[in-house]
Amino acid sequence: MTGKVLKATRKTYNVAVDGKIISCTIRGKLIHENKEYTSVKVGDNVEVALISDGEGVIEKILPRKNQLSRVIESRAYQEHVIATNVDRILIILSTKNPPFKSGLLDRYLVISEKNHLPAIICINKIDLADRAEFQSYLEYYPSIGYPLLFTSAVTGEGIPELADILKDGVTALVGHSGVGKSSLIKAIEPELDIKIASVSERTRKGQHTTTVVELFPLSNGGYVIDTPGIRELGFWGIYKKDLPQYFVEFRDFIMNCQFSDCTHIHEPGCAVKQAVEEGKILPERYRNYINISHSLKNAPYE
Ligand SMILES: Nc1nc2c(ncn2[C@@H]2O[C@H](COP(=O)(O)OP(=O)(O)O)[C@@H](O)[C@H]2O)c(=O)[nH]1
Ligand SMILES: [Mg+2]
Ligand SMILES: [Zn+2]
Repeated sequence: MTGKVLKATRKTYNVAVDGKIISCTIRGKLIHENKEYTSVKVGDNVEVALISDGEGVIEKILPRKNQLSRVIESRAYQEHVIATNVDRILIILSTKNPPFKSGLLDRYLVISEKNHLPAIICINKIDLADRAEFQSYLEYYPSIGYPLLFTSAVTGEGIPELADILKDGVTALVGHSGVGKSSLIKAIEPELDIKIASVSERTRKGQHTTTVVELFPLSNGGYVIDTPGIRELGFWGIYKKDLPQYFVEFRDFIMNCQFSDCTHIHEPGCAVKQAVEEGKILPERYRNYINISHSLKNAPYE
């Protein structure tokens, strides 16, 4: 039988098989091949042999479509896979409490592009703000390919639209603590016993290896991942010179820069800077590009 791994604890895994949750261990051979217990990840599609009602053994990991990773700096920049087979990222920010920050939005978009994941922008707590103000600033994002949604877990605004987005495949929720991730899921799925990341989010900050990742099945058929670990995805494998390609709208201008190795920061004849001046690229986004660029390292082979 095949199933989907919802949760991984030290040596056991919760696997959804035909709508039932089976507690599984993994076949010794699999551990041996991968040299670690943690080779099976949340989101993996696996082959399971049932050993009793509600218990089984994972025999095989089916090929992964993709994986979301972060870097563990304390372990010499080793890659750590957080979840696999993710279909999209839902970037959640709030208008207030915590305040909206465009820099954060653009950082999350860079991470989405790096991971080849479609991103959807969700601005929550719209009940606390002047919608028109956010709308006029943010309408730029749909024009470069990112769907935009305004929600309120309090008034219910945008909740049906959000539910519709989440109904297919696996959606990873990203966004700082307090923006309303759990509240939004609860608004969609009142029945779900949601302690989504709430315990780990505050108390386990900093304890990178113990971060709990869990995939929650929704009754409409989709799955959501809400984990503090996603926030720490950081810029795994992203180097300074790669950054322009992750600002999708820059791609149209880059080939017209005077220098082929233009960083689009200080060079003369830069088509990106010109596009900013002509109002084709949002100035704030360009500023965020510069800030992010300064925070990145050069590639190790340069
Ligand atoms: N006014 C308002 N408050 C919200 C909204 N969504 C969540 N909150 C509140 O924001 C706080 C943090 O929400 P929570 O769902 O725990 O955020 P999480 O840390 O991202 O999971 C809670 O006090 C919620 O009641 C909203 O749309 N509007
Ligand atoms: Mg939460
Ligand atoms: Zn340039």
